[in-house]
Amino acid sequence: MYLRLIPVLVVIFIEVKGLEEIYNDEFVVVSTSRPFSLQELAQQLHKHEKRLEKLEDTPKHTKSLPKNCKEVQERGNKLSGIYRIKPEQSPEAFMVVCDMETRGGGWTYFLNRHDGSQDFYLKWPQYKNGFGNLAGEFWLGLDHLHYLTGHEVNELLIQLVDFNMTKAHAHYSFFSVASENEGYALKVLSGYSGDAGDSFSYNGGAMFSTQDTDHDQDSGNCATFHGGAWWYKSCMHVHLTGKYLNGTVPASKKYKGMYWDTFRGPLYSLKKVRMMVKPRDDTSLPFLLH
Ligand SMILES: [Ca+2]
Repeated sequence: MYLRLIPVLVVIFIEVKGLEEIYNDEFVVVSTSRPFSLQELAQQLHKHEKRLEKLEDTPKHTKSLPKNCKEVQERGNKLSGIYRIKPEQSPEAFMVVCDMETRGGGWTYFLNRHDGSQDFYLKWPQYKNGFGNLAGEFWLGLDHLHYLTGHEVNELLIQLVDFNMTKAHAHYSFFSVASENEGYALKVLSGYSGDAGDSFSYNGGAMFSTQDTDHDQDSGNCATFHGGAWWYKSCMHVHLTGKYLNGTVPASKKYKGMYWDTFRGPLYSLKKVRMMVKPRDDTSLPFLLH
């Protein structure tokens, strides 16, 4: 009887030790003066699981989460990967992919594509809330992007790779996305540098559109015509939510792929694209200082 319980007690010990750390200033006391029945052990565990779930949702704990990948990095995390964050204005915490290596690290991804496994021709609710798999292809969601960039100006980094593995990038020093009430407009987009060419500035100020929500400045529907979702005007020179068409496309599919006008052009669908943001160290706008 006692021998049979030893492995169970070891498991309980590990569970309780882990919980103690998470409970922080509250300690879990489990009596070991008598052997537990399996039923009692299960009840204990269930009770602690419930308590932990409740605790994780308290303001004290969500408040202590980093607000973006830059803060994750500042807290000593040097590895790129998936972390849980909570931007100040966001009502809830969520998971993100952080890049801790590129250009000093601290970047939060909001778009990642590399194999065409995820459909990007989706509707407003999907673009609002996010979709895909953080370990693969995904769109983080416009609400999350607004909480990350809407209250402090960020830098934007876009990485592009073609099927010859030629890389290009576009960096914008100032980037901010407005709230849903403002159509998630590209409120701030300026300060281009890089070797991809500036195909994106054209869309500065534009609201976001999907196939079912047309905010574009075209008489037609850019999202339906191009098979994606974007900050269209009439319509765009860059379309990183376009179809995954594997390199050179026929003339009939011009502008339909995942393309960047000044890098490989609209007759080519890229292999990999990433878009990521990081809060600026310096929040002043240079053109306001003169
Ligand atoms: Ca329209």
